Amino acid sequence: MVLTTQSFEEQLTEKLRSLRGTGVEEASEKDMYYAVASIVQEQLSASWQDTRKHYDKREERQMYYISMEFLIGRLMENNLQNCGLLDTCTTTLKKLGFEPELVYGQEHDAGLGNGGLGRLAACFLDSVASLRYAGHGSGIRYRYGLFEQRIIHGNQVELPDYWLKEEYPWETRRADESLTIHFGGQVIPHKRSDGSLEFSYYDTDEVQAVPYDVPVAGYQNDVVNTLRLWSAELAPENTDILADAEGKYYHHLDHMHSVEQISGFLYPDDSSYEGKELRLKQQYFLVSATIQNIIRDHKTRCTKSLKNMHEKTVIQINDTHPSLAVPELMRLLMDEEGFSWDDAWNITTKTIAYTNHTTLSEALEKWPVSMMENLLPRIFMIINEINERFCLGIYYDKPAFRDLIPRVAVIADDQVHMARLAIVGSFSINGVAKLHTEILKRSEMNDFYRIFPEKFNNKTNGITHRRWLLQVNPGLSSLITDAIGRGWVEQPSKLSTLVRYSNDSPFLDKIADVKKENKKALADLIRKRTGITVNENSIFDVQIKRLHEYKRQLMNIFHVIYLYNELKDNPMMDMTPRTFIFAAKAAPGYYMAKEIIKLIHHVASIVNNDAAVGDRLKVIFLENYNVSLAEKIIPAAELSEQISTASKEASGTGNMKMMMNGALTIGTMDGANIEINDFVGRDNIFIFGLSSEQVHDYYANGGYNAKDMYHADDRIRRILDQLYGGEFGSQEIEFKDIFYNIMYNNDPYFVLKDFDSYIDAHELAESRYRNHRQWQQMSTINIAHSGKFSSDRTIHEYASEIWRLSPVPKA
Ligand code: 26V
Repeated sequence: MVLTTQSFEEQLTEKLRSLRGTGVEEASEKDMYYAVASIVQEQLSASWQDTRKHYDKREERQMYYISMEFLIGRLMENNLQNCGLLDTCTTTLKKLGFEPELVYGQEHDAGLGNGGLGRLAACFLDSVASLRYAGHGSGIRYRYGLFEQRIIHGNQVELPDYWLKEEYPWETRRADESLTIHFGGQVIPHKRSDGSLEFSYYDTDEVQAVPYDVPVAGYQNDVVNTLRLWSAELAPENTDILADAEGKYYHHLDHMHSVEQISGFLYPDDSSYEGKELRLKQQYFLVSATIQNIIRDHKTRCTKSLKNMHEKTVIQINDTHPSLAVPELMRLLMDEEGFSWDDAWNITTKTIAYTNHTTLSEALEKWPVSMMENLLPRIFMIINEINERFCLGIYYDKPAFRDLIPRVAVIADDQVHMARLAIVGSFSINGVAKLHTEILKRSEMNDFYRIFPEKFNNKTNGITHRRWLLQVNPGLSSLITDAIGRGWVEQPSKLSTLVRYSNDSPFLDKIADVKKENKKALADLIRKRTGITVNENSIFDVQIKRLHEYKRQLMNIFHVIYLYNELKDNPMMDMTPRTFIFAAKAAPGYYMAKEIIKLIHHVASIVNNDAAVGDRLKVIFLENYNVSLAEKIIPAAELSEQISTASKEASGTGNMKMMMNGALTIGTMDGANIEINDFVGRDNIFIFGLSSEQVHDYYANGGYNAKDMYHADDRIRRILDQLYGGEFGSQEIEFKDIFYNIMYNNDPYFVLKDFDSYIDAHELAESRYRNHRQWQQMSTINIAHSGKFSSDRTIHEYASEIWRLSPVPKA
């Protein structure tokens, strides 16, 4: 149903009255927010039901994306846009005297993810629905999302993110579809009459998984898929044993609390893996609920028998976090559905596909055998058998690979290796950018690649251009549409026709005007949040991402110190003013990352307050980086810092978002930067630094000495000395651990090694910026090629090469 502005206004008035007990005149922005959300949710509900029925009727093959993280951010504008109501709503709100941005801004970000991996899952859901694929997300409804970051005296402080404090209007609780998850207890085998084994469980702890459904609307196509988020509750049968004795009652409350903890909070450390039992509980909780749900769905949608499950279902697991899907599907098929091992294995390994998102060894998940055995005894038995059969299979059927067995065994050194489990149990393993996949094949997972070469493939990441261009940058979007028509919205590859405009002066001027407007808006936000006025004509140089040593925010701040030193030595130096914008959360326990945040603030306090520098150099750190903040920074970015140590950043997706908004990349040949470079060409990107081969070679064979760099390069020595005892240190604050890490730990991320070429790249960027026309040309070429990084392209590839899905025809 299409709503006119008039009927929209009528509905708003009615919603305000019925839901909030107020009229337009007295309504607050919050009232308005809930009234609008309710209209939108109603619009979506009808299509949601229709979509479900349509899939059921066609017995559609479905994809389930299991992920511990979905970093969806706010949904209001997205949902308005996708159901074609954004303009109507914005106009109506303005007419009624409301600032639309303030109304939409009432929504608390759903921060159910750490960073790249979680945001990717959210972009994927948008593309799946928009391209009419039958695919759904399954995740955890954490009561606390990623912590809120505050900076106090330059230090990061974490506050809990209680995002459900106020009602979340997009979710629907479906208690009727709850499922039971079992933990712990004993497993007892019994012999069936045919001699096969049956297993029963005793003394298990039972937890209810209660689903909350969030609609995932496709772009103006009436498709509404589902993101199902599971919440942990005490099973009802356990709640009515209201005990007589007081002690029992308290015990009961304690128990309830520990059960609810399972969906209590999102683990905020995406940099190093810790074998915490609660995290393992979360993983099994998610996986068991999802797989039980899939089986129930299959039985209602298709046949009662699960024999053809792999024809009707495909499961994509987002990193190894949900890799217990392999033994859980085996368990359900064998223990609940009566399949033999071989039949169950055949179905499982034709159903599950696995995406790898990192090669950093610190992040590889391994669980102690004893923990797994106690918490999930039956699952552990199955993993054991998977391991034995796999190793025996190699020994007898692939004798050439016998030597590999100790390195590929799923259980080794008293630990369960989750990546190995995921590889053995799935039919597809993909990396997230060309280089990343090559590294998996050639080194990290080479043993497995030799055994199963056919399983490995690449799917370069993407981002949804509907949120990251159409929604966040209306100015640029209408400029593009005026030039090339609206086709790019449905087919982002059409953006490439913009290349024609890279010599069109009036167009280039308009590109510059839009950027100027967006920079002005960001400058306002910076002033509001930090009190600092930045020069709106300066280069907006942006690095926004999780804080991690390999991402090298340290190298960026060293460059700032270098420029500051230059300015101090030569106050009349001719330089284009720069505003360095940082935003980053550090994992709460990541000491070095927190030191780097402190250093950025310390440098900012000196540089920003030096009258001799004026507005030629400003350092801004925006606290609490999240999806909503990214939406405000990205349209205003001019230089996009993608400066990871080559080979370490699997893909990066912020690089794509900024390119799509006309920023130029300064970056290493790492992750998807390589593919950005391939498309835009060397002249339209600033590449510097060691290659991944060189990095690999230094790690393998040595030959790099950070101290030599310190002694040989005056600029570097000066900066390092300033950290420790010099201008950027003081009585109270010194950065000696950063200094030591570089000097005595031999600069593990090659900050010093890449520094010289980084400065050169910046100088080249500055000289290009001085030629305004040339910069706008380069910017236009970047936008034109960004269509390749739409997640629509990525999802088409997953659908045709892994999921074997076709778009569902309209009803
Ligand atoms: C790891 C861990 C370790 C245990 C505790 C919680 C936790 C949470 C997340 C992670 C995953 C880190 C992997 C990750 O986020 N990789 C990023 O994936 C992006 C999407 O593919 C990619 O663009 C980034 O380059 C990659 O770093």
